[in-house]
Amino acid sequence: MASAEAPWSKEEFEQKLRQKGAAYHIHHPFQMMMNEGRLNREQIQGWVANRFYYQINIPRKDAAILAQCPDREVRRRWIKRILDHDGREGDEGGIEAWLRLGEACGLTREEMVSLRHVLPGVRFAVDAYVNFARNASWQEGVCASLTELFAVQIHRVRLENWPRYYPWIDPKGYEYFRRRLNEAREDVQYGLELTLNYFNTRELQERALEILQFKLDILWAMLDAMYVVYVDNIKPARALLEEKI
Ligand code: AHQ
Repeated sequence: MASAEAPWSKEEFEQKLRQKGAAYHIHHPFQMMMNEGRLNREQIQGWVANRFYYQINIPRKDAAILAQCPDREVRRRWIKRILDHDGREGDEGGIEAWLRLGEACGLTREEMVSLRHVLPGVRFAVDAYVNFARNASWQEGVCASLTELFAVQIHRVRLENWPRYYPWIDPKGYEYFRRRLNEAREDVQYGLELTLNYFNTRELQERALEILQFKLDILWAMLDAMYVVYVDNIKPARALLEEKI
């Protein structure tokens, strides 16, 4: 039995979680191109249409966490994440806001909802996230959401850069990014509190870092799939069949 090393203090553990931000997808070449104004209309539309699949799966991921959580206090706070996306009385919700982002970028609601633009690699990465939440403990599902420790910045730089670099996008579409500035900040504070409290042995803390890396890999893999198709112009396999038909 390996000697169990002493757990990190909560401050040290939080610091190690935050250090993972160096691998956040804000540093991915596709995201770098986006924030430097180097994406064209088709590449922006491709990103919005593919990320729609991520957005519509967030409530199902959070419902999977709720389904495994026996703690009413946690559930009554976590359920906000579902309503933030699906909407509630008087609030259209983030999924509706994402559809408006798509319309502002020249996509139709029908083509986004059809999911026909969703690339296989994006689908696999998103499905891996939902299936992780279904199979892992609710605390591990909570931990995976901590990439949002780094998300406020990524929404902020979009709000700063898109109007300047992409004047062809109707600014009404930016509501989604604005919503997330507060929602992500609130949500991740609670997720961090739960994580720092539950992952309280060195072994659990190392596991938490692995889970966070897994989710960072999911976000990175989504952009890899988009870069290959929308920047390197390598067509997805099914496009070859469509060409033959
Ligand atoms: O719009 C995003 C969102 O609603 C969520 C929920 C959260 C989770 O539960 O994993 N993660 C997340 C993220 C959103 N936007 C991403 C982006 O780049 O716009 C960032 C992403 C995240 O950091 O996990």
